[in-house]
Amino acid sequence: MSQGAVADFGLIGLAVMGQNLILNAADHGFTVCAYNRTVSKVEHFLNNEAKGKSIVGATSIEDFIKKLKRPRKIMLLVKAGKPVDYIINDLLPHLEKGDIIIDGGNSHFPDTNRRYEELSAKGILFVGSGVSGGEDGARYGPSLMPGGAEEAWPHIKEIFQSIAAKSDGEPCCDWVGPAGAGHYVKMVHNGIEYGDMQLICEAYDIMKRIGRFTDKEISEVFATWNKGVLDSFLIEITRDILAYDDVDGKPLVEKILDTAGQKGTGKWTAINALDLGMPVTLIGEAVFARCLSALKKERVLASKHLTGPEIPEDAVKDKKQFVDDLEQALYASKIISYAQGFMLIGEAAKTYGWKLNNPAIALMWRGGCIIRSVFLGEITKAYRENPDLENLLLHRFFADAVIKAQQGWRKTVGLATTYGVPTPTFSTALAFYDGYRSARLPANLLQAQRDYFGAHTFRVLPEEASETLPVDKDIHINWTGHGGNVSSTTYDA
Ligand code: 2AM
Repeated sequence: MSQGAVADFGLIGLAVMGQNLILNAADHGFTVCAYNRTVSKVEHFLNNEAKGKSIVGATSIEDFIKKLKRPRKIMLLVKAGKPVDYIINDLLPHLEKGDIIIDGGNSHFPDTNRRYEELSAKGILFVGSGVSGGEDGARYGPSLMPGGAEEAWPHIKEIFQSIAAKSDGEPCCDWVGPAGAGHYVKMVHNGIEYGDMQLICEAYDIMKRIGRFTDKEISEVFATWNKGVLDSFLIEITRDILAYDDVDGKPLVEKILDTAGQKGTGKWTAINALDLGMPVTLIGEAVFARCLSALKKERVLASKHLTGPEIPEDAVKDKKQFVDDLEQALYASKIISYAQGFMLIGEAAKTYGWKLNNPAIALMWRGGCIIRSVFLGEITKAYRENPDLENLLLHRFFADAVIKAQQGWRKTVGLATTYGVPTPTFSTALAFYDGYRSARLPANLLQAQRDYFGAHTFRVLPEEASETLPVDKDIHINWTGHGGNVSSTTYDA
């Protein structure tokens, strides 16, 4: 291993994702240098999967640096958190101004913001890139969401766009925005993924418990849905999961313990939504649904004490209509979820001062990643028509779709409520829809309550303004006729 600077690209971290991305890049004609903390893994990789390909290995950081063409392009695919900082610190003494470090791990965007600042000060171009698509995606075309130092983009664009998934011939990778924007968008992607998965689970539960469908029948429904507006990776794998039998001929999925795990990216999205004051209710409910599922012991106990309605065998009279309604509920809820996701991204752009590329974000999610779907093609189209679209729900295509779907959606939520089958995401999507389309909400009463007990003040509707209730003024009323007459000074709206 004594070549000079031969490699176009360096990658540190030879776990599955790292190995697959290297193989993918080599298949596209790039020479890649591989390195890993446990160096024996480099040797093993070179002698096996990487054999015969344009891949070289490094035995140390110094060796790794020597083998990279300048400006050096170094991608890290190591465990998120401290390991990323350790490696950056190991690399720094060997790097020159203009070298590029790309963190392709699942880093939390505030960490990426911090690293971007620290490295910018040292003249190193730092890129935080979302990578989605799992092992298969990494190998044959992931969705890549790079953000950070934009000067790095011309140097990595070719390699990123050639290894990325393609959708209608276009790469599912483009520049997202500054600082931690790439990892931010990946975080929202994961939140949306939580939502999509929970929606599908609710549809399955309704078919199973109210429709009394077998898993095979449910699989067939998903197969049909996968040919229509819901055509997507997650619907496709659900179809296959439900058709998969264990060795005894029974559906394997029914033997799986019903407590969901999570690695935290959905939770990050929900927390960020609360921080930014954005009603991203569907992702929030999807995260909470996982939390509730984890309370298995308590649920089993409660199931013996807390009764609900009986579900009669003939609860569903017209199976075709039932399935059609459910499809509409799923479609409409999904539109709400994506509208909420883009609302969050829009608010983040404002709050953090990022200029984000909405059509590119939709295109990046169109292929390669877990939420890839035909539906994202429509979102890409909508944002290309109008990149500053206020809200997806205000775009004609999605507005029409939701309006058309709402009858089936309302019937589905009604049915589930009547028979006691929990639908947190279907229901919250509908509640959001009804709230969003309400010119008047009961927050007037809420403001009155706040003013009553805390002198928090309120504003008056312009058309109701009068001498005693002036417009554009914070007003406090002495609701009880006794007590103080001062407004709260602690409240800062
Ligand atoms: P390893 O093979 O030496 O454990 C996924 O865990 C990847 O992150 C692996 O390539 C792993 O290297 C790497 N990794 C985990 N912790 C690390 C650390 N503290 N420093 C460097 N690499 C680390």
